[in-house]
Amino acid sequence: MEPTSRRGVAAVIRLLTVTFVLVLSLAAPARAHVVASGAELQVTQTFAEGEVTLVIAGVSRVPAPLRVSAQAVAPSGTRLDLELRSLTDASRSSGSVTVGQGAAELPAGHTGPHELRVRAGDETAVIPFQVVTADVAFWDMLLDGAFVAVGLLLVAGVLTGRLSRPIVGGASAAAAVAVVVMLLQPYLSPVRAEGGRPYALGRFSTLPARPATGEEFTLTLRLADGSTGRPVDDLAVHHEAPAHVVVTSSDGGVFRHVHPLRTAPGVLTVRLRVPRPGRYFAHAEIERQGSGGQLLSGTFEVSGAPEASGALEGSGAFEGSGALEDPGGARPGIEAREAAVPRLTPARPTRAGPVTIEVSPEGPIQPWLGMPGHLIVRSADGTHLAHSHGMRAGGSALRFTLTLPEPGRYLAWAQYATGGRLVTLPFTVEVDR
Ligand SMILES: [Cu+2]
Repeated sequence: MEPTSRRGVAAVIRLLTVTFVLVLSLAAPARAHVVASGAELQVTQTFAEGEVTLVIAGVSRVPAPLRVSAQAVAPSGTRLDLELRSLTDASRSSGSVTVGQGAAELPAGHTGPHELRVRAGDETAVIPFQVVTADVAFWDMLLDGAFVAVGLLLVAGVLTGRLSRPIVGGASAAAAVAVVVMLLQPYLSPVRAEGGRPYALGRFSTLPARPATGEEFTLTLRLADGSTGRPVDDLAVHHEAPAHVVVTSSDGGVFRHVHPLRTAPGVLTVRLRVPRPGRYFAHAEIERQGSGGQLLSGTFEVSGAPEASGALEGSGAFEGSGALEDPGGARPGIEAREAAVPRLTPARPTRAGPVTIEVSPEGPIQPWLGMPGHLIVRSADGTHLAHSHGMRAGGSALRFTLTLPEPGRYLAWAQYATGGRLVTLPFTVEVDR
């Protein structure tokens, strides 16, 4: 080979390598909040009437009816009014669905950004999402195929120790396809995350500012971008909800695991009622699209006299959530259990190693939030909150594994669904040095 042409080949290799690395680093698509062919979007929201998982089925082409159904661990028969809005041309369609029964079909005229407004009683959640069809999936496939081709051809070139004309030509062609598709991507696909997002700042507040025992209040979480200060409206749906909020009284006697409604960009709200006065902790687990998870926390005070309700109240053990504290049945289907002692291995965990916690459910487990079981662990002072997912372990047992970083006493709640009820099992874990 002539020295000049060798230099030319070297330049091509450098260019291709840079292109390949660049393309790979940019290719981190977030598929959250997307309704695409063969995929469905599941969004869990806690209304005052109860918890509902909205299931929006994917479409393979438009125009087509978008099927929306509503599921619940304890189907309440609540009627939800639905309105589908296109943010591209403001077209609207509406319908209604009953929790646990059938589906609504809302005509969708085109792809792109949409909002589903869900009304239960006087509460309205607004769920933003993208309608994506097979056309876009084709461009994604082409892009992925082009990356793979560039990579394989480069590897072939390195392995054979020479860059034959077909390899250089093939890699150049594949790289050209990748670059063209990438440049066109914003026009082809409405959703493509650009990578990490700044930290979200979260502020909890209550309305009224000082809630009273036994009275309904609204807990609001406002999310602002840590860099621009603008509302954060790019939450990814993880474990079937854009946000998981845990509210506990400081002594752990009251526990709520809820999924607030997105009422406006960066605003999440949930209505609660608690039976005991005192200091409460609110912890929220969120995940911005294309970023990692984040835990936000806040506190609020509840005034008034303790409500006399439920057998567990006076038992000395701290209790789970739900029906026992809300005799009116604001959360149908949620049950608290007597404080039971699940099996811990080792029996006295240390902060150095993981602890395995095994729970024996009362019956066959129903899926809830995409997992067989959830375990929430809070440090006694409320500064640390961990969330772990249960796996089925031999027979019907549920097994959780986690490591607690500091010695001390932790309050824990294992949750699972069975027989149309959500069971909350409270217990404590002592961690040795
Ligand atoms: Cu959750």
